[in-house]
Parts: sequence; structure tokens; C-alpha cells
Amino acid sequence: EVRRVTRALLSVSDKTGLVEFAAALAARGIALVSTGGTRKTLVDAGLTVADVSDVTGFPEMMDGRVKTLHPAVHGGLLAVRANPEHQAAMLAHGIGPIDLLVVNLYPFEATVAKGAAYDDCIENIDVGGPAMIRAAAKNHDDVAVVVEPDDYAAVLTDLEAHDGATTLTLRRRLAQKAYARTAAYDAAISNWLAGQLGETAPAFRALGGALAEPMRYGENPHQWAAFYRTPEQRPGVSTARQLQGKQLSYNNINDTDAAFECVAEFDPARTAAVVIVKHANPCGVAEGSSLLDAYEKALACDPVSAFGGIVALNRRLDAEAARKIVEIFTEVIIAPEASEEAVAIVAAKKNLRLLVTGGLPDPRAGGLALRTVAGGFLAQARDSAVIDDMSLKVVTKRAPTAAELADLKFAFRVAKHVKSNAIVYAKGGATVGIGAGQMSRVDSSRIAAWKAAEAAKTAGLPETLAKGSVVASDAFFPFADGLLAAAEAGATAVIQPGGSMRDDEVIKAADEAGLAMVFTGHRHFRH
Ligand code: 93A
Repeated sequence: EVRRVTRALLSVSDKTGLVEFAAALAARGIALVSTGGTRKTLVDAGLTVADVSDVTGFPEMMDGRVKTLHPAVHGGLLAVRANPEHQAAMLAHGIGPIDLLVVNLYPFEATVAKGAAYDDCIENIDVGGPAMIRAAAKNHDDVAVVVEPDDYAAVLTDLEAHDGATTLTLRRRLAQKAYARTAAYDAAISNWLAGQLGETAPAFRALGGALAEPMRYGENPHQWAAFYRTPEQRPGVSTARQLQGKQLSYNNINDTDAAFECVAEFDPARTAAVVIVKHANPCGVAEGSSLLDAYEKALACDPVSAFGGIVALNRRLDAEAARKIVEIFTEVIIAPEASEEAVAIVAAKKNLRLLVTGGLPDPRAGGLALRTVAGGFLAQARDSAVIDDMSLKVVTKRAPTAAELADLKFAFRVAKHVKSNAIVYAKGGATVGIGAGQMSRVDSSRIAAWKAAEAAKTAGLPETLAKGSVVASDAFFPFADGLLAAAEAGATAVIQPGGSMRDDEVIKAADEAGLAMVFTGHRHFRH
């Protein structure tokens, strides 16, 4: 399943690394074919390169709109080498094989991003490039396709290791990347056109929304997406100043919002606090004597998940916290402000986005929360209930100690920001185990307990982090099992809304297990 490369077609807009790559191919005796601009670059560098016009027998025409759209090119990419009929067709029509395709597309996204005129954007819609990429990727059994300079090295390594041939493993990997690229490219075009049509505007105009920016894609590369700003002026990701880093993606914005809304629950006058979010759920939350202290405690909860996460802080980002945060791969940092020194430290990580908001949103503020359903949308008030405003009721024989009570409040504050069913273990002002998004409460309890045990292992500690912790549940325990799972894991106190038909049973089980339990009277479902 290795395939010898005899001829390569190169047609690239981004000419980064092109000459070196082409020279290495030529040095292996691979024949090169190129389109106008690419060929000029290569010939100027002293390489021998055939002109694609000589291959097609047509000049590049119509402002370059038609250069490679020809059977001599597509036949060479699509012919199945082991198929005698395909071979006969190649022979009959004088079509030579193309075993390696190197294409990167007209810079449509960059053209839109720089605010170019409509016609300029249209002219930057590549047609021939994606057609060749899709053809080569379909025929990856025989053909290798490279869509970005980052992959040149991998191809050369493969050729070197297999005497001028590519492996199926590499060709498959490249084909997968190729389709991801054409999907994202088409999504960007459709997204831009939708924006031009003002297609989504009516619904958002009703809410007073304005297009903040079209996005490369949505939750997945095949979904178009755009970011709208409402006049609400709530400090957060939509009003933030981005000091550095790449453009935020759809998922970045969603996750950053989740992180910042959660950290805003912690009054900066009372404590420093840090929230680390992955996939819209907190994977570590902590209060601390400083941001560094809080960050270290938050990270300890689930250091594995924190990799590639979003970090939100409730106070001005300082140098010591920044230095620690940049030690691991982080997507976004969001804070009310950042010190000059902290900004300089983060600057060393080019891709890391740093956002400053100028303040924290008020967790008690009203406002709309929206979601779509087939054929409509649901609107509701934000969940603006805050633990400090709830009248807590001790329902067990044992009342929580002062330390337990502080952690219970902390855990319930966090549980509000964890997808249901939410179970949060906390100790000393830090989460130690979070169970999120399970369909059964007892499963969330088990997962949270398991994570607390895992985190202890990672830290080389003999005992689970849940030992001596407290536990919060976003909704009542319908049965005693979830509560008992928490007690078994080492929790000594529980906070939950209460209100189950079986509250008596659950309270009895808590008393028998020696737990202290507090009812809040408020549920924090989050779906
Ligand atoms: O205008 S196109 O859609 N028509 C084509 O037939 C075609 N073939 C290659 N654009 C086409 N390309 C693109 O030209 C490639 O995807 C590449 O981005 C660019 C390279 O052109 P040049 O070699 O002239 O710089």
C-alpha cells in the first residue's frame, strides 16, 4: 500500500515553504507541474516546472477562473491505478498520473476578514482548488493531497522512509484533513453570504442584536456561525477587549462565557477566584488568598481536563498568576483587567487569547436566556438566584460546622454553573470532584467521586480528595442512593434544594451516615 510519487501538481496561494518543499521533491526525481503564480515562484528559484497549460492544452483563462478544471488534471488525480479500464482511458486520452497534489486555496477568509468589497470576496472563492483537493482525497488510495504547508515535512519524511513512496496511513490522514479544509472553506463562504443577505437579522433585530462578527464556523466546521451583540452591555466575552491571540471560535466564546459568568459569582472584594472551563463545564473552581493560589487549587481538581481550557479570573490578572497559567496549554484567559507585566508574560504565547472586560457581570442581574427548538425558540429569565440570598435550612440532626458551611455555599455556587445533573465536591474553597451532564443523579455522584479519587492519584496523594469534603447537588436527591454514594466517597456534609417526595427518607439516611445537610429551596438546573 505504498505508492511511488512520479509527478506532483503544485498550485498554492500561500507560498510559505513552497520552494524548499518543491526542491526536495525535484531532488527525488519527481516531475513538477504548476499553475501560473506558483510556477513563476518555482522557476525563479531555479526549478524545472511544467506549465499546467501545457498539460491541459488550454491557457489559463477568465482571470484565472479556469486553470486546472480539465480532464487532463482530474483524470490524473482520479484514475484508479489498479483498474485496467481507467488505465486504458488514461492511455487513450494522453492523461498522465498525478500522485501528489499540493494545493492551498484562495484566501477567502482573510479577504473577508480585511473587509474587502463584495466583488473581491467573490473573486476569492476558489473553485478549481477545492475540486482538485476533493478529487485527490477521494482517490487517496493512490494519491496524496497536502492542503497546508505544515504538512510538507510529514510528506518528505514519508518519501524518505519509503524510497520515494507514500504510505496509506499518511494518505488517509491527509485526505481527512483535506475534506475538513474544504468543508470549513464552504462554511465560511455560506456564512459570509448569509451575512450579506442579512438572513439571520430579523430574529436578532427583534432582540436588539447586531452582527459583531461572522465566524469561521460553528460548533463544528460544517456549521456556519456568527456572533451577535445585544445592547445589554453585560461585561463579558461580547464586550471584552482582546489584547492578543487568534480569533475566538464559536466554542471559545461559548466556553469563555460559561467561565466568566461562573467566576463572577465570587465577589472580588471578598476573595480571589479562578474558574477553569472545558466544554462549557467547570473542571476546576477555587477561591484563594491570591489568584495564583486560587489557580493552583482549581488546577489540582482536574489537571487532565484543564489542558486546552478557558481560565477566568475575578480580579486583575497579575504576573505571578499569568506565569503559572501559561505553563500549560490554555485557549483563553479572561479577567476584568490585566497588569502590564502579566500582559507581557502572556504575549510569549502567541496563540493564547487574552480578554479584558473592564468589570464583572452582576450575577443577580436579569436578562434573557435563549435557545432554539424545531420551529421556534424558548426564552427565559437568566438564573439570577444567588446562594447568599437564599434562606438555608439545616434538616439533619447535625448542623454543619463553620468550615463545612463555607464549603457548602461554595459548592452550591459552582453547581449552578455545571450542566445537570450536577454534583460538586468541595473542600477548603476548591472543587475536588465535579460530575456533570449525566442523565441520572447517582451517575453524576459516582463520576464526581471517581474524579476526586483520580485527582488524588495524579497528585500522588494516598487518599481521595473527596475525603472530608462537602457535596452540592443542583437538584434534590430523588432517592438516598446518590447521597449515600457521596457519604461513601468521604463527604461529611450536603447541600441541595430539597423538595423530593422522599425527603424524609433522604434525611434519615443522612442522619444515619452522620452527615450534616442543608436545604436551599432553590434548584439550579442547567441544560
Ligand atoms: O479560479 S480557480 O477556482 N480556477 C481554477 O481552475 C484553479 N486551479 C487552481 N482557482 C484555481 N486554483 C487556485 O489557484 C489554487 O487553489 C491556488 O490557491 C491558486 C494558485 O494560483 P497561482 O499558482 O497562479 O498562484
